[in-house]
Amino acid sequence: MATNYSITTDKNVNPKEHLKLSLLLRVINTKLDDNWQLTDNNDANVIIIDVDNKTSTHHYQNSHAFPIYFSETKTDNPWCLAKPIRHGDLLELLQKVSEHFAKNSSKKTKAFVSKQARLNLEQKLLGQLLQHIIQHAGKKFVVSCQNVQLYIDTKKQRCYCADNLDLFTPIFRLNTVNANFSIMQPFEWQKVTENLPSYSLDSLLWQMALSGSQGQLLDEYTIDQVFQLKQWPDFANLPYDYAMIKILYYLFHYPCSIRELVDITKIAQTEIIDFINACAILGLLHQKPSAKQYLPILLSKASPMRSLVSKIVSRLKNPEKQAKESQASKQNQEVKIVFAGSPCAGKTTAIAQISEIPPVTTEALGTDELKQRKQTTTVAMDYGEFILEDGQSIHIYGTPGQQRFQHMWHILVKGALGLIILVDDSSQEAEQDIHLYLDEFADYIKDNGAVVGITHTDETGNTLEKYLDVLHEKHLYLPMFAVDVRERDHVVMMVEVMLSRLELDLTKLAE
Ligand SMILES: Nc1nc2c(ncn2[C@@H]2O[C@H](COP(=O)(O)OP(=O)(O)OP(=O)(O)O)[C@@H](O)[C@H]2O)c(=O)[nH]1
Ligand SMILES: [Mg+2]
Repeated sequence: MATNYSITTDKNVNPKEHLKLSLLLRVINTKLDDNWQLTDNNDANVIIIDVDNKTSTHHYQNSHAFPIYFSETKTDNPWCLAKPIRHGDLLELLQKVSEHFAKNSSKKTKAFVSKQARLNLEQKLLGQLLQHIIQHAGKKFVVSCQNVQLYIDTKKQRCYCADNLDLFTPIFRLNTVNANFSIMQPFEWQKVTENLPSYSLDSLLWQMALSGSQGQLLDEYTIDQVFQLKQWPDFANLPYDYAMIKILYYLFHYPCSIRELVDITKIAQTEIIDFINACAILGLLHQKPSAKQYLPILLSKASPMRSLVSKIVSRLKNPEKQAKESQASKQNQEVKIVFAGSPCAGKTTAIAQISEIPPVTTEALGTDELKQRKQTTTVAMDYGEFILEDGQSIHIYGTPGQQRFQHMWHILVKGALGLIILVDDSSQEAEQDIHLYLDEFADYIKDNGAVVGITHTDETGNTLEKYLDVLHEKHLYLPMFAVDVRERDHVVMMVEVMLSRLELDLTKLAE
């Protein structure tokens, strides 16, 4: 008889317990209506998660399988398997799982639910939540699910939750397997929410789509539909990883379908679908893309660029690690990153964030106009440096903001690994500024691209709309983010996005 269920354990489940589980499974298999098989396969229908082991949550979130808790403390949760495992408990639980699937399956004859049907059930959550957010526009409401509460304020576009958002979706999913969540009227809103961590509604939807989509595309889309990226996600406030940056570069330069993206990026289809759902929900995609641009090619794994990029990213993310003594670049060529941009945009601040030596800056008293905003301005340039674990030093330069030092800009950017342009949104001239910098560095950008950071939006409250229009007008496909360079993570994020581009061959743009 064919196996209908495969069950796997989270990789952090103790090997002894895993072994015991497999033995018990063999024993009880004959007593179950269906065949259960213990696998190491990631495609398993059911996964056993050791909740006592804190490190197991990551695997849990990415799993597309039906989760079963495994814990020393017995809980009311119907999907909890108490330690130590007894074969009666396991038998009962697996029977319950089969019945649950059977109930939700259209194929009542066999106690097996296709992945698709199960995913529909789970994905409904995301759809339900979205619907409620739309229905309650301008209002506050509480989503309650057993003992988890999520407070949503659609007016402020914020939500409050005692748990970390990335933990919220799995908890929610697990509980809604049996019961739909309920919407409650806010009760003592102020008192409760002031003590809870707050998140933007965008980050809730982003997280929900990434971990709650379960590899199933939102209803209105198909896998052959062509998408193009309109705008990069707000990575200053949303979690991201390298695979996402890669998909985004493709999607930004080359309108393509999910099927094509899987082909060219070699990233799993389920992962791409989760990500497309998340981008779609945040309104970042054009569904009717402009004409095809060109297809970026991913450079080979062996490319020296790739190794340099990963070394730089790893260094920036682990600045406390001991590095070898500084030495000149092995390639006999200076490796440098340049920050350019308008006065006050935060170039000096950004460099200070990532430099491992006290930044060398040539500050002078500002002109009258500038003095109103801050005391000093950079003349000549800023210089900072960080050293990779193998001793290679990476130089960071900041161009002086004022236009009278324009001759320096071109000298500094020559041969740079990448360019980050910062624009101060609170300046009257912000729009002229972005034009000026994109035009001045046009030659460099044509061959090497750039990342644009719009700063001081915390003060202005503006969106990036007008800057996106400028990029669009100039047919420039540059990642752009609202950032606050006083936050080190925002600076690292921009450098990471800028560097990731080096792994793709984007130089065909001009043709
Ligand atoms: N509120 C806010 N302040 C910021 C932001 N980015 C930078 N700043 C502040 O703005 C001021 C100017 O930053 P600098 O780093 O000196 O700017 P700069 O680009 O080097 O300026 P010049 O050298 O004159 O061209 C500093 O006080 C920063 O702390 C931001 O996003 N929001
Ligand atoms: Mg400066």
